[in-house]
Amino acid sequence: MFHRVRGAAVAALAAAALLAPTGAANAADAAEDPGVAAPPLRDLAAESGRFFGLGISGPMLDQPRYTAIASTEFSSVTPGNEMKWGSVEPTRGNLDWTGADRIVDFAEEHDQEVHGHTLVWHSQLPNWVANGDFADGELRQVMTDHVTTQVGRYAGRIARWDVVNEPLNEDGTLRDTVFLREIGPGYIADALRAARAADPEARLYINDYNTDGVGAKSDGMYELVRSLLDQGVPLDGVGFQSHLILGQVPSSMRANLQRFADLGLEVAVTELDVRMQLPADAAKLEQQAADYGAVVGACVAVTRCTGVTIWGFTDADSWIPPTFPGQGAALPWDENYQPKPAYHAIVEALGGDPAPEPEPGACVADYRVTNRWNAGSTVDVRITTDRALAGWTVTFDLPVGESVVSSWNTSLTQNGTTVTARNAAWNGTVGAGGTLGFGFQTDSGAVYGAPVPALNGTVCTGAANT
Ligand code: 9MR
Repeated sequence: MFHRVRGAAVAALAAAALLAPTGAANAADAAEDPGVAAPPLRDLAAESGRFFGLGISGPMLDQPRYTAIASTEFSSVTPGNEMKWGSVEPTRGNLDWTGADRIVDFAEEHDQEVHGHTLVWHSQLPNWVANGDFADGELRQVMTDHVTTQVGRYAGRIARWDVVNEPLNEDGTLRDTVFLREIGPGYIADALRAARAADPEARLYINDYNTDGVGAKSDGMYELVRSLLDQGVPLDGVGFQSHLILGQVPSSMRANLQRFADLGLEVAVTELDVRMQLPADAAKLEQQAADYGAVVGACVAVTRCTGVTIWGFTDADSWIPPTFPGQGAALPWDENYQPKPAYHAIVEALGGDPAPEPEPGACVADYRVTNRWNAGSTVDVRITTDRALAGWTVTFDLPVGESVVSSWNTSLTQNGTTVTARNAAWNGTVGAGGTLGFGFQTDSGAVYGAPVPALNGTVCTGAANT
């Protein structure tokens, strides 16, 4: 997966930038050298001062092939569940920060921002809040204490907070929640003020879905945030979740983001996915690529759009299939962690080259059968790379009937005849001119011509030896 960056497009985006880059320093150098592997999505987004984010899944942090991508492609992470009230205070007064801390630590280890999600939401509330029997005024105190405690705990470590999540009905009126009933419409301002006091540096957002295009619900959001600003309530941004259906990106999305930006607010796409009826096919995947390109393009076209977060990256880990039976394939990487057309569309929308040319000679592969017996063989693969790697994926084909039964120094999968070997947690970093290596055992002793592996999508030259 090496991509060349279009220097002119990148320069144009950089010229449009208002915001400071989020990190990832060397993208500009890479852009000037057409022979250098293109940066990951986080670096492409940083060219215009934006983040490219991941709705990250705590339980997946134990899986090296998940973390290999989660740590390298994204400059921001949003905890999918771990910061919700029901997760951090399941029973009153018993705080559990284990899941949230793990994600914040992961982000800091990989030079990523954290988008805090979420403080005040009607869903995934602990039972003691959702069904509590509160005295007059008590829930207001409980809510502001919750905001103060959580924002204060992570003060200085959270870039943006979804302070209030999904406050609206589809017609744009305020949703009937325990907070609206017990506190009144002022709960939103109360929560924002408490958050600002607890961490003056964090950017404070209101976040909702079905507000992506111009319509009754986004009109309601527009009126809500305008009135908050009029009252001097601390609000910095509006999040547009963008849980979208194939082929249904609102044509007014860019204009909609722009009208909020024109209020002086930041805007961000916070939970993007594009679901389809299964099974996926080539035409659907192309439509999905166009949809992802349109959403990322809408953000890139709006100067105050700070970035895009996708709600998971692999179709192996998405909220869609369990929630919408028969639907799925909503993310830019497939279930085998391979980039889909949507990934390339994101690259292009961020100013990268979606159709990289193969660059033979960037790696030299030694595929060596080290042992062979009547019902098995062991193989060592060593690849010397011209370029420094921050994570690697090696692919090659085995003959029909040759199945891998175990592997070492890699996270390896086989799909039909295609083998995909990714780095393990400890061996993803390889210096320029360095060698990576891994091995596996098969269940066949058949003799076959050595395949020539590809490294990160580039076919190596072979120094093969079977
Ligand atoms: O991705 C989250 C999923 O794991 C949970 O089961 C679900 C429960 O509501 O919440 C998902 O994330 C939601 C997010 O917090 C707010 N916007 C809608 C998201 C999808 O439901």
